[in-house]
Amino acid sequence: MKTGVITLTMAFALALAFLLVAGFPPSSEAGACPDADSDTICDPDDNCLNKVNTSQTDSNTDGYGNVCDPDSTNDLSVTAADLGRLKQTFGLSLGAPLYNPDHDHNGDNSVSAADLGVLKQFFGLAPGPSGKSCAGSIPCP
Ligand SMILES: [Ca+2]
Ligand SMILES: [Ca+2]
Ligand SMILES: [Ca+2]
Ligand SMILES: [Ca+2]
Repeated sequence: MKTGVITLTMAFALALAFLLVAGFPPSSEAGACPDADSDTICDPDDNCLNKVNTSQTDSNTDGYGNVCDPDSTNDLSVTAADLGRLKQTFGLSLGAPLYNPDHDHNGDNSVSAADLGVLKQFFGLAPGPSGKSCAGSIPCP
């Protein structure tokens, strides 16, 4: 009887140890971290905190994802200068000699009215916000 209790206790301890070693519950499971835009990228890693961008594409590696970074001059303000740059590549698609992925904000490999719309939303504002602490410095890992 006493042996049985000890065996059960040991079995429980072993099972608990196994679960701990196996990392259960998983600490990286969705919902286990703050994720303001619910795009499965945890806030501290999300280069666009308020925009769904699971791909995290950041073509100019400044820590702001393309979906929230119409600031191609990298002065942390979206201005007429940025609009001018987008205009230069407007209508171009991936593969064109002057194509610049920095102006493709919606990730469809072309610079179109949709991308201009993103710039318009940010006009006069800063890019981001990004959850990355290195945002604004190039390269931001
Ligand atoms: Ca997120
Ligand atoms: Ca995001
Ligand atoms: Ca960027
Ligand atoms: Ca685009």
